[in-house]
This record gives sequence, C-alpha cells and structure tokens, in this order.
Amino acid sequence: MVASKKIFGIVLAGGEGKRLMPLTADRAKPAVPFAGQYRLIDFALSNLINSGLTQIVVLTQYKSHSLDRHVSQTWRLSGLLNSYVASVPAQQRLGKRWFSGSADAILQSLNLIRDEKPDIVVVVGADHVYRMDFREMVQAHIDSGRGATVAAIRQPIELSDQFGVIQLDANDPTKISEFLEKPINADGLADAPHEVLASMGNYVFSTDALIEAVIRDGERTDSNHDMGGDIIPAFVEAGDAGVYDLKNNDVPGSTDRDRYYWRDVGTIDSFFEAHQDLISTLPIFNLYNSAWPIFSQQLNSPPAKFVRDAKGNLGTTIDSIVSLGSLISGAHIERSVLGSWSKIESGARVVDSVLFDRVEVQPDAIVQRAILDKDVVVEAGATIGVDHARDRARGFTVTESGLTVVGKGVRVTP
Ligand code: ADQ
Repeated sequence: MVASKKIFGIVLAGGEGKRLMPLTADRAKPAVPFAGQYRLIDFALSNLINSGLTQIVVLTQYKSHSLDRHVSQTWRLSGLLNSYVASVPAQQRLGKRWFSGSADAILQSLNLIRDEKPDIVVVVGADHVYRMDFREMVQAHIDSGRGATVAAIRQPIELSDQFGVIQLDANDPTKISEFLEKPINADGLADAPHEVLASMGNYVFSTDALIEAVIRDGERTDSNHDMGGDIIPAFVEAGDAGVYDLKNNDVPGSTDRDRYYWRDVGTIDSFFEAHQDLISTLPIFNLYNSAWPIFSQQLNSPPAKFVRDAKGNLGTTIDSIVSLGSLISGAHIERSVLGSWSKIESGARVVDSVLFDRVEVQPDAIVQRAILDKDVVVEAGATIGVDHARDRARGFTVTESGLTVVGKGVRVTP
C-alpha cells in the first residue's frame, strides 16, 4: 500500500436518489442496476479494491435491503485475514435517530475507524460511474501534509448547482480557497469560462483530522451534518483542504478517451445517456478494461442465446449489451442494454431501451426509449414508449426528454 500507510475505506451509500424515481422506489440509489450486470456501487467498490484497500465499510440506511444483500453476496474478500467489505446499516449508536447527513453517518460509525486505527481514511460516494486509482490520490494527500483532500473534475458550468464547486488558491493551485456546495451561480474557470472544478464527492482524510472534524460538526446546531455542505467547507476555512484533479490519475489500461470519465447518473436522463455510451462502438467508458476490472455479482446463469423463432423467422441484435441467462428468439434488439434472464420473443422490438433483470417482452410487443425495471412483463402486442399520453395514463413515468420508465414487476397489457 502507499508508503506503508494503513488505509480504511468508507463508502457513503445512504442516499435516497429521489431524482431516479421510480427506479429507487424500493432500493437505495447505490443498488440501482447498471449496464446489465452491475449495481452502481460496484464502480466505487471496484475502484477501492483495485487500489489495494482491503478494509472497507459501506454505510447504508435508506431502503438498504437489496444493497446489503448485494454487498454481502458479491463483495466477499474471503481468504485474506481481516480483509472485508462490510455493509453497516445505521445502528443508532448515538441515540434513537437515523443518520441526519453523510457526516453524521461517519460520526455514528467512528467505532469502526477506531477499531482499525488507520492512518488514512478514504471516503467515497456510491453512485458514480468512473475509474480511479485511489493510490495516487492518497499519495498526493500524504505529500501535501493537509488534513483533507478532495477529488475533483471539470464539469459544465450549468451543472454547478448539483456539485460542490471548488476555487483554488491563486498562489497554490493544490490548495482549495473556497468550496461552495451546490451554488446557484458559480464563476467559470479562468482558462475555461464554461466549466467549473467540481467535487466528485470522494475525499481522503488523515484519520485524526477526520475524527476531530466530524465530532466538532456533531456538536453544532447550525450544521446539516453533510460532508460536502459542512465538513469540507470547515477544512477549507481552516486552510487545510487540498485538491486532487482526476486528470492526474492514470488508471492501468485506461486510454485518453476514458481517462477523464466520471458520471453522476443521478437523473433518469443521465442514467440513460450513460447506457447509450456503453453500447456505442467506441464508448467513452470501457467496461472491457481487464487491467482495472469492474467486479460484480457472478451469476450462476447459462450464456445468452440468440435464435430464430419456432417458425424460423430471424431476429437481429445490434449495438446492444445482453446479459447472462437471456433468450432472444426472432426479435429485433437495437441500441439497448438487457439485464440477466431477459426473454424477448418472436416479432418483438426493443429499441433504445434499458431492461433490468428478468424482463419479459412477449411476441410482437414494442419497447422503445424506455427503462423497464426488473420483472416487468410486456404482454403480446403491447407497446411502451410509442404513445406518451397513454404511458402517463397507465401510471408510468415519462421524462421531459420522452423516456418512459416502468416500475418493478409491472405487467403491461396491450
Ligand atoms: P450529493 O451526491 O448530492 O453531493 P449526498 O446526497 O450527500 O450528496 O450524497 C453523497 C453520497 O453520500 C452518496 O453516495 C449518498 O448515497 C451518500 N449519503 C447521503 N446521505 C447519506 C446518509 N445520511 N448516510 C449515509 N450515506 C449518505 C455530493 C457532494 C458534492 C459533490 C457531489 C458529487 O456533497 O459536493 O459535488 O456529491 O456527485
């Protein structure tokens, strides 16, 4: 590990993800399926594991059942002494209350840090798609001698109100001089007026500095107990926060195309766009980089199978990702991502869509520009995404950009 320091990982996974409804109706945002075989949290956890961290806790609270199950079933670091990824639900150690914010989640989990006595704590969000080698960020943190280091990436200025926006010290470009959490107005960068430097919600702390900061924050009545809103601004005020720009990160196997990729898939539209990238011929984010694998649940499933239908009619599948266990017979699949155990039958069309696990599309049904949650059944001849007024009338979510989202287990009739 970096300079023989002991490093502890905390994944903040308690967020609700309201803007992803109905996909977060009964799962936490980090448990939302992505790219057929993954959950969003797999990206953060893969980055930490590939960076050599072996002691990682996942702090959960909101609708955490499927997240806890996924973490315990998938992320078993068995065999290595005292190596673990442990899902820790809110334990109400400091009284009968849930985490009031991400900093409170850490405050209520200090026993986990104290048990391990690390030198460094890496704190990351759980709902972004990216690759990052945290060893390099930890080294930069150690070299800086500061208490906190914030990972950052340039983002379009119009997204400022979704991110912590960083201003750098004029005399020392590694030091943060101002940190505004989700400002309505932000100043663009001197060399790129249409961009800001945004916090990725990933932090490296010296352990003592983090413990002191969350305890002090816990005593304040004027704090929302939020990492981005309260803890980082406190470090900045004390002149003790540095920045680590993702552009300096060199992940093994990455290319110039995907080195600077990071997506907050926090809305239905951004979630959909990230999938459209994956199925393009030359995607920006390359799932096939085996030098920095993204790990996920290993399903004990048969391979995906593509056949003509029983009458001999051919199907076509192009520009798509199809997960294990799927059966496609005489159907047309285009620019789509299909989850495990998809069943797409004769004459059906699935175009520009994202299907979660075990979706069934029966003969001659049409699914276009749609996201179907797991266990949805589209009955023979039914359509989704063809008539938006009708989709809304049937209780489906239709976004402004015209994507139809059908919640878990719904049976769609013609
Ligand atoms: P947001 O993502 O909007 O902004 P938040 O909702 O606090 O901030 O979520 C951050 C992470 O913490 C997520 O992974 C979420 O699941 C988790 N989380 C939220 N509340 C929690 C709680 N009570 N207990 C445990 N975990 C919780 C943050 C930063 C910004 C930064 C963006 C980048 O605050 O400064 O720019 O991330 O997307």
